[in-house]
Parts: sequence; structure tokens; C-alpha cells
Amino acid sequence: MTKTVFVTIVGRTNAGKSSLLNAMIGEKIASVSSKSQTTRTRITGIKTIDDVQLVFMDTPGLHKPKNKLSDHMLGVVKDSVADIDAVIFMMDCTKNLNEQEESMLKNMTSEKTPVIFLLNKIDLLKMKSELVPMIAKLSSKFDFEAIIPVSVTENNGIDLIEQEVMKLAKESPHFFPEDMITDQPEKVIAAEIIREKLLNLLNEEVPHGIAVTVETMKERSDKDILDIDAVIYCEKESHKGIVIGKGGSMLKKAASLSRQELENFFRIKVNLKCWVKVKEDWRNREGLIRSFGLTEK
Ligand SMILES: Nc1nc2c(ncn2[C@@H]2O[C@H](COP(=O)(O)OP(=O)(O)OP(=O)(O)O)[C@@H](O)[C@H]2O)c(=O)[nH]1
Ligand SMILES: [Mg+2]
Repeated sequence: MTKTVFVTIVGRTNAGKSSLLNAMIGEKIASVSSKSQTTRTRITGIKTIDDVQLVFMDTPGLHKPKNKLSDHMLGVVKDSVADIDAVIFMMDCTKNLNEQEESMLKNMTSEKTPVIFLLNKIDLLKMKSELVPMIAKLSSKFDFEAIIPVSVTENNGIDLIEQEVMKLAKESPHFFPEDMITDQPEKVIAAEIIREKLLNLLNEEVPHGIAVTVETMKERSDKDILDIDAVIYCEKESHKGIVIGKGGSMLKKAASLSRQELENFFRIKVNLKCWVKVKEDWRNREGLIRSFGLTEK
């Protein structure tokens, strides 16, 4: 008898959702950065433990919508919590729930969706006793399956989350092969690795206006080398100069960091070529958002 559980990870931007997805799966499949709105699409991570298949869906962070891309991102969240076995709702414990989060939690709990509430980043608390009133307040307000204080970066509490999720698995066939860890195509994984490096290297508005597509990705027939051609799109001519940097220094740095991670992930030597192009105000242009693969699936 096999069991499956589908769980959507939701929460404000920067709460640590993608970090959690990576920790649950045990491989880095989702981009992580200290910048807001890192994740733009739904990313599925799969973990099969004996007869139980856990399917996690990482979603874009909740935020005030600013452009058409935001609308799509929040649409992904809405679609991903509908008809789901369970939700992991994540909050940075150094922050408070805002109205958007409270209303979403009210809806989910009144619809009887099992919600596992995570208070993440407990490593940032001066005193762990600060958690006591937080947990008391949350449990008096909402009917959660569990409230778990965790620190994803310190790998503290991850096993407890897995135990809670396992409890919610229902008798069902498995939907993915046992050894599969994500549904993302390899080209998308590669593009996201590159975008993550740019998010970490760049500041202010520049990184938010970046999209990366991998045009070709091919293993050579005569050598163990993977050739990857990527295009980095930015939304202003002035941003292009920043992405390339003085004498190409920024682009070189991003490409070099990307290549290292690509080689680790694909376990093969990588020859990476990056081009930088401008697509004015693409985050408000439906056609471009779609062509970058950022509309709801
Ligand atoms: N101190 C601390 N930092 C954490 C923890 N978990 C995640 N972070 C950091 O928080 C930042 C945001 O992490 P992400 O996993 O990208 O957050 P996210 O919720 O996926 O963000 P969006 O994709 O924008 O919604 C990164 O800098 C992480 O390293 C934690 O337990 N403690
Ligand atoms: Mg994320």
C-alpha cells in the first residue's frame, strides 16, 4: 500500500520557503537569496521515503503586488493552496503576521485545510523563551495541525516537519518515479542557478528586473562537456551596464559562480556563455512574462 501527500509551502517573501524546500529534499533545487521575491513560479520537490511520497510545492512569497509579474506570482500561490492535502505556512519569527497573511490563514483554516505553521529563523532570537507567547497567541487564533519553531539554515526542526507531513499522507498511488526530486526541466534549473547568482551579486532594482533563459544546453558527443548558452534579460539599458560591470567584471563573476554550481548539480564540466539583453519594462508585458515561463502552469 503506497501513500502520497501534496503540501504547498506558503508565506511572506523571504520567510525561508525555498530554503525549506531544499532542506526537505536534501538537494538545492530552488534558488535562495536575501532579496525579496526570489521565487517566481511554483517549484515541485519530491521525496519518497519507502512507501510514502511527499510532494512539496514551493511558491512565490506573499507581497503587495507591484506589476503584472506580481499578479502572476500571487496567482500561483492562490492556485497552489486550492485542493491541496496540506499547507506549510512559514513566518519569519522576528516579524508579525500582516493582514494579507492573517486573511489567508483564516480562509485556509475555515476551509479545513490542514495547516502546519512554522516559526522560522529562531536562530535570530536572543531568547528562545520569546517563542512561548508567540505560540500561545497563534494557537488561540487559528486551528493549526501543529506549530513548529525551526531554523532552516541551522537544520533545526526539519525532522519534526517531515514527521508532521508524513502523518497527513493518504493511501494513493505515487505520482512521480521514486528517484525523481523535482519536476523542473534541466534548462529551467540552469537558468535559475544563474539568476540566483545575479540576485546575490546585484542590488536595488536591478536584480528584480532580471530574467534568465537558457537557449541551448547540449552535451558534446566527443567530450564530457555540457555547453550552456544563456540570455540574461534586464529591463533598462542602464541596468545592462551594471549587469556587465566594468570591463565585463560583474558578468564574469556571475558566470564563474554559476558555472561552479552548474558543474556540481549536473556533475559534468560546463562551458557557459551568457549574453545580456534589454527588454524594456518586461515585468508589465504579458507576452514577455509568458515567454520567460513565468505565467501559471
Ligand atoms: N537566519 C536565518 N536565515 C534564514 C533561515 N532560513 C532562511 N534564511 C535566509 O532567508 C533568506 C530568504 O530565504 P529564501 O528561502 O529565499 O526565502 P523565500 O521564502 O523562498 O523567499 P521568496 O522566494 O522571495 O518568497 C535567505 O537569505 C536565507 O538564507 C533561518 O532559519 N535563519
Ligand atoms: Mg523562494
